Amino acid sequence: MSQSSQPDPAKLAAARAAVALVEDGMKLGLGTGSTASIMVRELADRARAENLSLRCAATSKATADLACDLGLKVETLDEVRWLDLTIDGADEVDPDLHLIKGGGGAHLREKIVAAASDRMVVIADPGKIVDQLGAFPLPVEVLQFGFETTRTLIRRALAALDMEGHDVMQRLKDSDPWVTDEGNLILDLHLEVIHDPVALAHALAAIPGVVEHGLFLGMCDLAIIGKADGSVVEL
Ligand code: ABF
Repeated sequence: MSQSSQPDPAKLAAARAAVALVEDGMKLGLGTGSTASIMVRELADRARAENLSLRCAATSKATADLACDLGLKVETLDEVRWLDLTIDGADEVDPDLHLIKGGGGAHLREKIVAAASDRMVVIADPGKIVDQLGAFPLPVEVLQFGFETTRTLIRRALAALDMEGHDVMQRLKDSDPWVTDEGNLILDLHLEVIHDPVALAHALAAIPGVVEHGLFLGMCDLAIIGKADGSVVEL
């Protein structure tokens, strides 16, 4: 592999540590993003080398395609029904293992898959660790119907939480609206810091046009943080 295609060593270390948790016969949730993609490759290599019998559900079409191409058995979440372990990335991880996810636009399916799992393990590089959530813009998946109304309602909810005045930006892809696997749109909330993620999560969830937000509270059981020297720290 050329130097440029070598995986990030910190992400690779985290991915390998998570793959080491996988046992023969497990039903797995496979996350989305660059770290999760490295994990899928490592998992496929291990499954082949050890002839593991695994059933997988993916959190995005991209992950499903990658896993299939690498020889993993990928089924729908309804076919697998319940998962032993989900391994996924994150955009921010705080000391309570609260997460911001959704930078890859897949947080709706990621949250459903994580909720259908006995255990959720996050894999990340050290740059994802924060004292307080919010520096990463909070993704919110929104229906196309009444999009601007929903944006207004989100702004009102932020104002009610003394969080007014921040940008609520529609996510674009190549200057077109970003459309999720479910056909919805995404608003990114540039909040800088989120002092009360629980209150914000409840407020966003109460808005009718909001499909799902990227705050994962109380869902992460273990965070594996890879380091450039190949070691990992578990939180
Ligand atoms: C995905 O992983 C997303 O929820 C999150 O945005 C992304 C992080 O991407 P990367 O691993 O490439 O930093 O689960």
